[in-house]
Amino acid sequence: MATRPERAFVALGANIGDPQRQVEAGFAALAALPCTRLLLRSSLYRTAPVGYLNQPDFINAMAGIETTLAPQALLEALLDIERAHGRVREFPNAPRTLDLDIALYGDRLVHAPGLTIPHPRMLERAFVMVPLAEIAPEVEVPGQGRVRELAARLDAAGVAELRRMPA
Ligand code: PH2
Ligand code: MG
Ligand code: MG
Repeated sequence: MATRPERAFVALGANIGDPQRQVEAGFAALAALPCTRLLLRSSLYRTAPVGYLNQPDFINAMAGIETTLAPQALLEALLDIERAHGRVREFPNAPRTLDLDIALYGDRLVHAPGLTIPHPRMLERAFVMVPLAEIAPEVEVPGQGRVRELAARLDAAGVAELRRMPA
């Protein structure tokens, strides 16, 4: 049975090794996923760590994809990509080579073990909402409002867009 493609948003983050390269590799890996197209990619942002503070700055970004993978299958695929990029889970919020989190999946609400959509902490995290507002300001976070307005409420002082090198 053919499934209709759904629009989803995946947050990328890295803060050990070569974070910029790893986030770029994350975009490439999303583009190469089966049953998935990479439609939108935000700029890269240098962001101050949130939660566990004694760790290096992060590079964060946001991808907009279209996929026929179900949320759980998409999650498994993202965890595979993280592992392929050397992700080791030492403790919650520990430094990481690559973190790929499903922020939104269409207008769906998912509450499953290991997977909550919308991402449960996205609304309070400028490092998620600022890149999301760059590529999808009009998108609705189910039950919460539009990305542009939700992002505008946050203190984005710790989130700086990386300047692209002139060609
Ligand atoms: N991810 C976390 C915890 N803290 N801080 C920043 N700046 N960027 C992140 O991606 C991040 C974080 C847990 O996933
Ligand atoms: Mg994660
Ligand atoms: Mg995360």
